Order: sequence, then structure tokens, then C-alpha cells
Amino acid sequence: MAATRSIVILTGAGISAESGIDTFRSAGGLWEQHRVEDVATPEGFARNPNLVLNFYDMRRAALAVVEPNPAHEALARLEREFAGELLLITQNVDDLHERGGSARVLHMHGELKSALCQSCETRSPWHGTMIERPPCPVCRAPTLRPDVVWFGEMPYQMGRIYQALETCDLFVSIGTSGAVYPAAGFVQEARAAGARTLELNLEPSEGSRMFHETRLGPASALVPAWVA
Ligand code: BJW
Repeated sequence: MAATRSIVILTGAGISAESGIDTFRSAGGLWEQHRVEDVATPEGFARNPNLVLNFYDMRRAALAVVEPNPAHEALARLEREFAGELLLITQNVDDLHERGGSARVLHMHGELKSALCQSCETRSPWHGTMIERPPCPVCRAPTLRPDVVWFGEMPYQMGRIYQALETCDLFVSIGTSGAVYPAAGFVQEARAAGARTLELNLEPSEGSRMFHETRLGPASALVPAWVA
């Protein structure tokens, strides 16, 4: 890593799997337990808000009983020790990167501990249950929703992400299936800009052949070994 000046890291559900958080597409994962169309689309929320609020209340509650694992901690160490530019992008809505010690995390698919007001678009901290439909702390309208990015919605901070991908010299993807765009396309953007690309995953992702190098194994072993 000596000659590397700018790194972009993308993480997915696999980095939190060993902390005890379900991934989406594994056997027994969240999409086997719930229909995507019902719980992860704006149309599903409009049809049955209580079902969706229960789903996210349940996942927010689950955060209280999990801890960051050595993969989160290794990325926090990298942030502290790397002298160049580092952008850590996560698709995860959990807070395990922050609790593992990372100070700067870009949550492109939102956060479980945040609410979004559909009236005034304010994002506010959220720690309790949402099923009680409390009002927005700013405009007082009863229009809060989970501050997460559903299918058909625009992920957060895409301009900043593409800018970093255009200028990085190393792109590392950790624990993501490569099934969901635009994140699945980041490897191509980084390669087009001339970056070296590395995948760390339990199994090869859908876009695995796009990477210069793939290392297979659990994130709790692979990530500390890569950072060391
Ligand atoms: C381990 C491990 C261990 C396990 N160690 N590894 C046709 C073509 C192209 C695109 C589209 C298309 N039709 C529709 C689209 C767009 C659509 C899309 O991608 N659909 C696909 C299904 C095809 N995308 C969107 O709608 C997005 N918005 C959009 O495109 O806007 C327009 C736009 C235009 C131009 C530029 C930019 C934007 C929005 C997508 C929103 C996704 N939302 C969710 C829910 C978030 C809230 C929540 O958490 O509930 O995000 S869906 C879900 O999938 C979640 C995740 O962040 C995301 C990715 O999942 P992830 O993290 O990869 O998890 P898994 O389970 O899939 O994989 C786990 C991986 O871990 C596996 O690889 C395992 O091997 C590994 N693993 N244990 C290491 N111990």
C-alpha cells in the first residue's frame, strides 16, 4: 500500500455477518424472510406502512445486541493510519463501522438510526420505535419514514462517490454480492479511472471477474490481513 494515495472502500452486508446481522441474499437471509417488494420499495411502504415500520423497528432493535467485529475495527485502524485519501462507503444501514472506530462513513443506503420526514425532508436521529408514528421534530407533520434507500430511489451522495472513484488508485469491495446498482457498478468506474481493484468476500460476487484480484474467506480474517 506504500505507493497508494487514494483508496475507496465499499462494504456490504457481509462485513457485518459475523457480528450477527443477517445478510439479504444468503440462504435464510432477509429476502427469504420478507418480500423485497413489500419492505424495501416506496410502493410497499405506501401500501402497508406498519409492516415496513415493524421490519425496520425490528432491525433497529437488533443493533442493541451486536458488536463490531475485527473487520470493522481493521478499517477504523486503516482510517487512523493511512496518510492518503480514504473514502469508506457502506451500503449497510447498521452503525457497526462507527462503533468499530471509523469516524468518517458514507452511508449510501441510509441509516437505521435516522428518520426522514416526507414533508420537509429533514433527517433526524431515531432511536426508539417508529410504529407509534411520532411527528417530525422540525415541521411536526406525522410523516416520518425510515431514512433508508429503497429500490427505485436515489442513493445518497452519488456525486461525491463518483468523484472519489474517478481519482482513486485502489478500490476495495468487501462483503457485497454485487447484485444491486449503482454500487455494483463502482468497480467498473474505478477500473475505467485506472485504479487497481480488490474484492474480499466469502464467495465471488456477481461482478467478480471485473476485479484484478479476489480473496475469498470471512471478512473478520481477510480484512485485518489486508490492512496489516
Ligand atoms: C461475507 C460474509 C462474511 C457473507 N465475510 N463476506 C437493472 C439493471 C441495473 C439496475 C437496475 C435494474 N433494474 C433496477 C435497477 C436498479 C436497482 C437495482 O440494482 N436492482 C437490482 C435488483 C437489479 N437499484 C436501485 O433501485 C437503486 N437506485 C437507483 O438505481 O437509482 C437510480 C440511479 C441512477 C444512476 C445513478 C445512481 C442511481 C437503489 C438500491 C437500494 C437498495 N436498497 C437496499 C435496502 C436498504 C435498506 C435496508 O437495509 O433495508 O440496500 S436492498 C439491499 O441490497 C440493501 C443492501 O445495501 C443492498 C446490497 O446488498 P449486499 O450488501 O450486497 O448484501 P447481500 O446479502 O446481497 O450480499 C452479502 C454478501 O456478503 C455476499 O456476497 C456474501 O458472499 C458475503 N458474505 N458472509 C465476507 N462472513
